[in-house]
Amino acid sequence: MPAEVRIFGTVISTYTRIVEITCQEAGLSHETVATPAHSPQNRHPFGKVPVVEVDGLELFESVSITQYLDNAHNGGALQPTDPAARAGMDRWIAIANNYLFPLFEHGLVMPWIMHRYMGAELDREKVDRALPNISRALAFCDAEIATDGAWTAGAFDLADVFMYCVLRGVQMTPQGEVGIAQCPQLSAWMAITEHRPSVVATRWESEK
Ligand SMILES: N[C@@H](CCC(=O)N[C@@H](CS)C(=O)NCC(=O)O)C(=O)O
Repeated sequence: MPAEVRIFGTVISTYTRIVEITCQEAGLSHETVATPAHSPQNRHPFGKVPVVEVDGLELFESVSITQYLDNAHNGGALQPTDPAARAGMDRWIAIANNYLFPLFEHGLVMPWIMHRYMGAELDREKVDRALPNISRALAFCDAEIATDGAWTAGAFDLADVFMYCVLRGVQMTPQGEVGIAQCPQLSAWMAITEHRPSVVATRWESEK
């Protein structure tokens, strides 16, 4: 009996989508149960989403969740076995989680989400303050693709999953769309990746 994955997360969420794409890649059926971060029903000890139930386990933290799903249900197909390629994948996932996501999320993505969906005034000051660092980060990613390919040379892996979801939120803001369009390698990679079946199957409502 194939595993059924229950994902407790918010509807427009980078990390919920990371887990959803991994499920799609692994051919696992999955259901996302709308669960706000920091809500009483959220079981993440630090209030983050997503939390996942699968195989009688409760998992949290996207690195742990995605590696479990890929190892237990996909033969590890999303993780290179060559040690150097593996180190490259881990490095990009760490860059996405530790540097890119916080910069993009707080400086650009959340101000626009609050404005578009919560009726708040756009915090232009916050956005303007973040834009130079965001441009530098996008240029760094662009240059890295030009040098080494995206992100770990070879097959689509978990670094692609994390990087796409982190960058897609940015691309859906007006400033982020322009910023990514100015990065030829990055925009070409985004354009190819958005057609991957697992990515198409997990589009946010606002992308349809
Ligand atoms: N380290 C966590 C990060 C998850 C995360 O930051 N999720 C966002 C939604 S995409 C969240 O919960 N935001 C609410 C907050 O930070 O308060 C993971 O890898 O799962």
